[in-house]
Amino acid sequence: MNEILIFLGPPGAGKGTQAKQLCEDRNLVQISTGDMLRSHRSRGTELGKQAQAIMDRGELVSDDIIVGMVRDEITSMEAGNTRVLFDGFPRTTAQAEALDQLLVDSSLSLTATVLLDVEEEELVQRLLKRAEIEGRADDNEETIRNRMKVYNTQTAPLIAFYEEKGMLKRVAGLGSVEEVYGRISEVLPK
Ligand code: B4P
Repeated sequence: MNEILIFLGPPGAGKGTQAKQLCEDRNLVQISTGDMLRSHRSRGTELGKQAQAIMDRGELVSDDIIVGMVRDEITSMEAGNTRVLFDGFPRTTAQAEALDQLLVDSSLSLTATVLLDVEEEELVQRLLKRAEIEGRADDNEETIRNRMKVYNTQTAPLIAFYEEKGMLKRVAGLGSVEEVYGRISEVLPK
């Protein structure tokens, strides 16, 4: 059976962390546009080279590139058994509208959008901690602050976008990884 979920939330809210477990438990394919871009970057592809400077500034890669990557993934999936968790996509209204169209074209419908709610200072602390462990180029304080600004201006309008469709499930993202996971499971269909 088809299932299409979206994880929405600011940088560091726990999208990537929660996505891994949820995909395992619900047999979903994780589509993380951030991971896809980082993979292009480490393989040194043309797209990766284009994305590198944008990501390092904490800005968003162009909608055309992102939507093209997602479309390729979706259209290559088995019809009737499309089980996907979008992690970090859509991030702009244009991406959300393109996703709507893509779902219509593929005779699919959205199951739910989960918003992970965490206040900004906690997010900055989490990402600075990750910087010590993983050393990601965009996890320095200046870029993190810019990523928050970009989220507030370009991505946060999607909260109202999905709320108006009756698709939004809000989950408090503060607490242990297990506690947050429990809250996510509660708002999703069994
Ligand atoms: P992403 O890879 O999506 O990065 P992110 O927003 O930082 O989220 P991430 O998933 O990594 O963090 P998580 O909350 O899991 O994007 C990176 C860049 O790619 C963007 O800035 C942009 O340039 C580009 N990009 C990606 N998608 C795009 C799109 N659609 N359009 C345009 N550009 C796009 O984890 C953060 C940390 O918190 C981890 O260290 C984790 O261990 C910790 N953590 C998680 N849960 C916790 C909890 N409950 N308590 C304490 N710590 C926790």
